[in-house]
Amino acid sequence: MTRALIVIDVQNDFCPGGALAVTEGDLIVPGINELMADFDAVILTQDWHPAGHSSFASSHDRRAPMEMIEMPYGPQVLWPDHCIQGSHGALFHPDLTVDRADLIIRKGHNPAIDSYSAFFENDHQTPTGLEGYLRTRGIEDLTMVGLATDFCVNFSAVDAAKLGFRVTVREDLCRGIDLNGSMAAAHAGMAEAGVILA
Ligand code: VGL
Ligand code: ZN
Repeated sequence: MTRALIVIDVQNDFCPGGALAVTEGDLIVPGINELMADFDAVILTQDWHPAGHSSFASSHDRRAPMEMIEMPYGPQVLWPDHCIQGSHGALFHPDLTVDRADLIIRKGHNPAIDSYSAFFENDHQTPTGLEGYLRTRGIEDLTMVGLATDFCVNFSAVDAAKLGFRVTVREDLCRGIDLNGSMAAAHAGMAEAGVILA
């Protein structure tokens, strides 16, 4: 079976000192680098928003980061400005081994739709193209690591399981944001979808 490691959003803005810092986000980098040798393919995802993206609180009147709003595709958390295309914050953590990557998939570039998942934008319909890439390479088994456990890792893992991939999330190589119980909800959702939590 062809196995891929999918490294989700290990970018400066999600690490300590970044705009949307995840506690200990940088601590997972050495373990992820080591794990790369065990896989047939390594795929990195990169959150990649245009300035003024609709998921930013700053794009809405009188809204603060971490508030919720209703978007045409459903409820959306408003985030601080982060991972703006071409910015330092959007770059991968400097210690991440990017040379081993076969594919880098960028997401969140549509100004009107956020994209947590590596497979679909938050409308759950617009594909990123990753499914086609994996299927045409005959990859059926995915291991996911990265940031943040409760948002982009969670959405990517659940979508992959629904698409029929065998999915393992290495929780020791993920870190979460934990906004209003989102970690517990993510665990329950991933387990329910058949994701293996290791
Ligand atoms: C993420 C919030 C906004 C993530 C991305 O990578 O989990 N979270 N954009
Ligand atoms: Zn984002």
